[in-house]
Amino acid sequence: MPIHDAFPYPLYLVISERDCTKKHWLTVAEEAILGGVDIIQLREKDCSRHELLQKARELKRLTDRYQIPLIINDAVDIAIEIQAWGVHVGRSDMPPSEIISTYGQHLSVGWSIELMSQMRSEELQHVQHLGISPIFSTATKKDTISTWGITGIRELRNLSPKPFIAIGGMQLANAKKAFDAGANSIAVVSAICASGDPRKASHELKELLK
Ligand code: TZP
Ligand code: MG
Repeated sequence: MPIHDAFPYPLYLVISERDCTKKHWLTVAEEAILGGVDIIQLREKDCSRHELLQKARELKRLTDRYQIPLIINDAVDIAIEIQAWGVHVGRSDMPPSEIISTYGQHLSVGWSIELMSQMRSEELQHVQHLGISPIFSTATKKDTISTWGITGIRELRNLSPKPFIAIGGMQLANAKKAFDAGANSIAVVSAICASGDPRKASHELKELLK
């Protein structure tokens, strides 16, 4: 899974134990992979470092088995320690330039775009993919600033050729619209994690993106 400018991962699962309300989170991850998820991000917000490291190791074993890239949210040191494929950070995390200067080019770096001003930031050049966040308001993440909507994806598309990951309220009813507006990847939490049948939920989304 080389780190390059393309992003051949149309269906992106963002997982946390808390959001997996019907099944064990590792079962959700495995069923989602079997259903067609292309890439997984571990996003645990209320975990000790020790717990996060353990979870990251468990998920890494699974993603390695299926040769799926694994991204760690926020914790750059843990991403390095477990040899994750990538890391995803936002405006309040370690800046992408610092990730590169501290750890070199070992990680694919994703950056959440919440403000238009970020598109003019020097940081953008150090980033491999952009999380367009959020597209719609969502109960999964309540501390968002504003929403981009489908039109926002189109506007941002004119400003950068980098891979876009659309996140926030993405589900069967709107994923294709986000894709057609210029997103390269659709990231979901609840559409898969809160499903009683993560494999089927993933399969249906993946079919839509073909
Ligand atoms: N970042 C922006 S919105 C969001 C994250 C992690 C949560 C998306 O959750 P859902 O359930 O897919 O709307
Ligand atoms: Mg963050």
